[in-house]
Amino acid sequence: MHSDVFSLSRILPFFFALLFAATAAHAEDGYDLWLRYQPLEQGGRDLYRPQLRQLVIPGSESSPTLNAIEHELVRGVGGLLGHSPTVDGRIRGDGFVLVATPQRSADVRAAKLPLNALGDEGYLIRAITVRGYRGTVIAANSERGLLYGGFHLLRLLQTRTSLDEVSISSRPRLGLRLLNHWDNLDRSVERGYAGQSIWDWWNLPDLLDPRYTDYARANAAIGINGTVLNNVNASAYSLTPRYLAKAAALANVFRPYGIRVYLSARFSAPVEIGGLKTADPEDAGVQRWWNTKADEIYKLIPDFGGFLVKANSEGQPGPQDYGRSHAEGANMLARALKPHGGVVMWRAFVYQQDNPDDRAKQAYSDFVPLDGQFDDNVMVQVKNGPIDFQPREPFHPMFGAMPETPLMMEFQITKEYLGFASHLAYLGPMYEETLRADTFAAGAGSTVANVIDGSLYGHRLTGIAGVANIGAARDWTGSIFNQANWYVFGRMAWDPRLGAEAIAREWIKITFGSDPQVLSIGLDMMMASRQAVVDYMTPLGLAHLMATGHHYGPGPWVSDLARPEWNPTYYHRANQYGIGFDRTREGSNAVAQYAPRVASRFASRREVGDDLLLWFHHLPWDYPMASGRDLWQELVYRYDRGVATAHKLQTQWQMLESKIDPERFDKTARLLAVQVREAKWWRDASIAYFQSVSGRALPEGSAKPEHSLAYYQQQQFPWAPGH
Ligand code: GCW
Repeated sequence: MHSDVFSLSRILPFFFALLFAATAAHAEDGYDLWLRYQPLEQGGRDLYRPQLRQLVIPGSESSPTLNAIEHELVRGVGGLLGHSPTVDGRIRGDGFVLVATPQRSADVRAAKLPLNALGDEGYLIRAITVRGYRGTVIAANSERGLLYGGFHLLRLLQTRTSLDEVSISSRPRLGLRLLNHWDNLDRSVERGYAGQSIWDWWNLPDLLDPRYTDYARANAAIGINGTVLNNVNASAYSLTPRYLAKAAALANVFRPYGIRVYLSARFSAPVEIGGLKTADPEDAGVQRWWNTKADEIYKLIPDFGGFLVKANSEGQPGPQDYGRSHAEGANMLARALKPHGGVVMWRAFVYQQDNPDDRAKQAYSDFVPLDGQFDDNVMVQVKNGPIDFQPREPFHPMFGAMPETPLMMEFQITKEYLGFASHLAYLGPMYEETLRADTFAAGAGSTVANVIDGSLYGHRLTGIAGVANIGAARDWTGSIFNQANWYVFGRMAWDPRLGAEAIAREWIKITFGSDPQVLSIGLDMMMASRQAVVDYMTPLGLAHLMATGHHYGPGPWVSDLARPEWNPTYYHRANQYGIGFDRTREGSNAVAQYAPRVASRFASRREVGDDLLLWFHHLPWDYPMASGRDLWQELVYRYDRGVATAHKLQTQWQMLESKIDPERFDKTARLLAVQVREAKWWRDASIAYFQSVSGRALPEGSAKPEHSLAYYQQQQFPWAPGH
């Protein structure tokens, strides 16, 4: 018999080797986001080990939040250093980390730390000596502050920052730091490109996917403190008892992580699920219905955050259906939530079918006259860009123009208009560009960041929202680099003055480790990526040239849609003489919605800058550009430049092959190939079209589009995701 050949002792090692290979293959599939906690290199471990011997978190047995912090630190430090700290009730020697509020720890009280200015979410991290022992303290006024401090400590390790003499104090500049999920109850996600919704509505509240906890951890790690669970194109069913119980189950999972649940409310819910004849905000029965609904919600979710509302926008119901204003509609809901401490986030994304005015002007025209009429628990949520989340838009003119009303920023993290999940486009530079834009509303330095953080006009309620790019995909966001957009949103929500580049550095180190080549090439790729997308999709201030409905790919020729402002031709206005949207006084005069300093810059062809040129100006094809090229040549040049950068991203990534684990390397490489192909498609189709309009020859050295214009126009994508 040869049985000894197959005896257990012989095959066991193979079995384990196989098992290891199988787990190793999935070890880095992106699921862990910025909570990877992979072992640091030896030097890093040696550095931190003596400093992280012991964890002291008084009260962690009884508090879910402290317990979560303890788990995270044990797991994080254990993973990064290869050995877990001991967990102790009191400090026993050098190398402790004490995590406590003054209420919980006499040592923190004795240290007389400057906690006053930290508010209820801030924290400090300091090197400290307690009874002769040296260690680190994370202190805060609240457990949520400790949570953020704990994650910050892990970030210090992940980015190899020294703890010697550490002295950090941090508090968020914005109060509400929210994700907006455009997730539907059937698990589809509007503008979602990373699979189905992570909310398994059907099986909630009975089944609690462990993903919900990981979602909360990932968000808490970057300071997100709220989430709107359902699409702004809302179903009234979200407010029925059955679905409220599901939302409550999620709220229970998120609560220890400082994350509150909010819901999008459908304005006509009293009719649709309440059996009323009207949803008129001035109707006493309607008001009563919402008051009762709010009571019901707060019974289930005592810390419910409030409602997000899309009203009288793109076919959604709203107060204007009853001749009432946005303020009257918002205030009715606000009064229902007020006794419970909830807020209303009322979206300003409106434009009317019957309004012939420039779409870029309509939100301002509707909302600015209402300044001063909103209740004090209403915030108006304004999109990034007066049109709609385009690859580049000027900042929205409402910022700075409504001193009496707290305005929230709404960024889109999911890349509806920037290549879906497949293209690499790091959005940090786009967010930074907007947040740092100076509105000049109250003199120089009135940046958008200062408007939304409340400092400019002294608002107490402040906030920012990001339309999530999260789905059930194993890597959450459809690509590794898309994770950086969720990450940078959270970090900038905490502090809108942080720079995109610094955050990218941090993210690369956490995501790929500390190799200097990975850092420098990765950084280069990320920082070039958004401009590349602008160049190959909508260069020189053009906007909304995407194909109809699904917005996948180019459609600059589209001109036959029911509403004028749905047509790309409405936005670029190209003809045989020139291109661009005249928003100066001679045109739509959208410039007049900005403060005079900004208005005169935008109105000047010379001062506005190439990046926004055609947003504000209609110019002849032979208009002389600063580069020495004429406008037509510059347009083609930008398209070519975008494609060239897409190619470069691909070659740069290839250089990192030996430094990145195979699964993440390979997926990224494949997506970069998609990007190259689609960048070229965008460029070729756009040039074929604009050439047909301008009648101009291609500049020397610029390749002829691969196919005829008709070919590009015939492309159809009935099953494009997210639509
Ligand atoms: O950008 C547009 C999207 C719609 C979206 C709308 C909005 C949720 O194409 O899908 O609807 O904006 O922000 O309300």
